[in-house]
Amino acid sequence: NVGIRRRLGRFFRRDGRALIFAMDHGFEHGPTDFEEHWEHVNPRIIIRKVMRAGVDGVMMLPGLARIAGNDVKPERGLMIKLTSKTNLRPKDEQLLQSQLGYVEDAIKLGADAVAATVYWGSPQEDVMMRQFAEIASYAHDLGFPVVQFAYPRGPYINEKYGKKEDYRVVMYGARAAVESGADMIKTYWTGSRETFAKVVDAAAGVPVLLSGGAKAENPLDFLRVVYDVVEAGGAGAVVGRNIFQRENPEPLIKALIRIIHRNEEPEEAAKA
Ligand code: FBP
Repeated sequence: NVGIRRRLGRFFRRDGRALIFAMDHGFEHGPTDFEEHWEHVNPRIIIRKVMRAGVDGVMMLPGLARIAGNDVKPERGLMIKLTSKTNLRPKDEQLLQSQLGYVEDAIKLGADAVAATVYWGSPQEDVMMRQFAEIASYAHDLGFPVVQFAYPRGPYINEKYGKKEDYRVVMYGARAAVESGADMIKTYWTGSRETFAKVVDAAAGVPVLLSGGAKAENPLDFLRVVYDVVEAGGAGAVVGRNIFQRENPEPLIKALIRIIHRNEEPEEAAKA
């Protein structure tokens, strides 16, 4: 499908890799996530900074894109996420993401892709699977790529595997994402290059991007993870807190770009 390929091309450079800025945290975690550097609660301020530093795309919920969508340069990718959940629900009821926007909303906002989360292994997996299928079927008909945040989590996973980042669980989620029609996958770090390579293999050619995770106090630790992701065949990273929880995220973004697009070693990239 030409439309899907062209639109994916706004995120991925010729090397097939991308660095995407994530900013759905005000909804998913709450505004406290911005307290480390409060100015960034204003999406227009942080998005202008990340654009200047050179990220390839931005991911937001529809309402935030109404405020800051224009700050995303037209040649960069805009990904509109159509599902979420708040952190205000009791923890064991947070295993469901609900739909809060529609493919049409994303198109009106000038999106290049839509995204939705599936918590594989959740007791509510069925609801998210159907939600994803509906979004994907409609978006694909219109030539829009669909990104799946394939996040395995749930009580059985904890019981059987001990943690949601176990590679057997992560690669299962990635495979389920592919088989349910995802054009791009965002998932957890499995802890090593070797295990992440298996996740990439399980995704059978669909690009797999790292989901950033909590801010690393030492930026070099995060750069090392992203280096291993790309060495494992990963297609880059979708990063939120590691960027907006720093007053000046520019050096980190520039280092990430050098690693993702120029294969620079993390120590080298950090110095530049
Ligand atoms: P981070 O780089 O800050 O981890 O952002 C990625 C992301 O998936 C966000 O899109 C989302 O809001 C958050 O992490 C969800 O994290 P979790 O479900 O682990 O609380």
